[in-house]
Amino acid sequence: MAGDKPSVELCKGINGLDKVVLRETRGSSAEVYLFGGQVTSWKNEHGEELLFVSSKAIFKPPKAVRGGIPICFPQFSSHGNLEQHGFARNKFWSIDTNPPQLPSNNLVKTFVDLILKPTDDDIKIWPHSYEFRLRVALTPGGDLMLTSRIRNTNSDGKPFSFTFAYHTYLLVSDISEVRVEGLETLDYLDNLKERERFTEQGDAITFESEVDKIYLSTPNKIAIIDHEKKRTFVLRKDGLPDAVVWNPWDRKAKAMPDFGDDDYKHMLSVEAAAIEKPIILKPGSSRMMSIADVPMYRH
Ligand code: TA6
Repeated sequence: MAGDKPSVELCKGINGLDKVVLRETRGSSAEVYLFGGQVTSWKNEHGEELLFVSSKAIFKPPKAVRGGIPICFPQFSSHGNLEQHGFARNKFWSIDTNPPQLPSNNLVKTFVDLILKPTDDDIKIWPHSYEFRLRVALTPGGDLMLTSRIRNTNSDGKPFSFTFAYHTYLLVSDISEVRVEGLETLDYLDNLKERERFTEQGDAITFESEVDKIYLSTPNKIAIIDHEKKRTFVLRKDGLPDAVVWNPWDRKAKAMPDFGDDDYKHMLSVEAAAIEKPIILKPGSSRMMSIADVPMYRH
């Protein structure tokens, strides 16, 4: 696992799809497919996988890969003429040969910059021009960082609005042994009850049935504690006020063809998002949204 120097390698992944593999010197690694701009693996320095990818994931465009970190843009579970979570995860991204000067932490040397721009056909579906730049980075300590910068490049003076989520699927040992801290007492919209608004109870969130909640105006730090693994994921976010917590449980798991019947036991989606208040961009303006996933271990 440990290599002599950081590396960034473009290679072929499942079904010959292009992917970029990031490797850090102490042994941590990550993989991101150009299809969907989707991270599908993040391993710590011991080579342990930290993200969930379904045992029945279909790596066949345009179907989004079930797992990793799908990018939900320009919408999150709205209902209109787009796929429920938008189209960014169904498109082929490119390596960005002219990346912007993102506020870079000069300790971070292992990263890849991707870009997504609409084709003429895309514009027929969503009538806006944009540049979506995504940086996927690994820190020397193995933290995973995703930074999105979305710019409105409309030449017709039209603003556009969008909702957004990093739909992160975390790998957990046993969902019934997991708890989430940082969302207590917050308001949430319950997707299982027509998005009715409720207030979360006062202690950590635990799981014994299907959960699909959009927490509103959340703190920029959320902890996901995997008791059995003695591992805590600390999700740090910036520019994303909301957070979705989702586990399909057994019935919904069986209803998804690209999801194993028992997969729900080993995953939890905790998604940094902007949903309640869509982001509005005027032409020429841009918005940056980032997450850092930090694995912490208790010995
Ligand atoms: O993030 C939770 C959610 O919106 C759920 O309601 C469920 O639909 C999940 O996303 C998966 O959506 P997908 O379109 O990837 O099957």
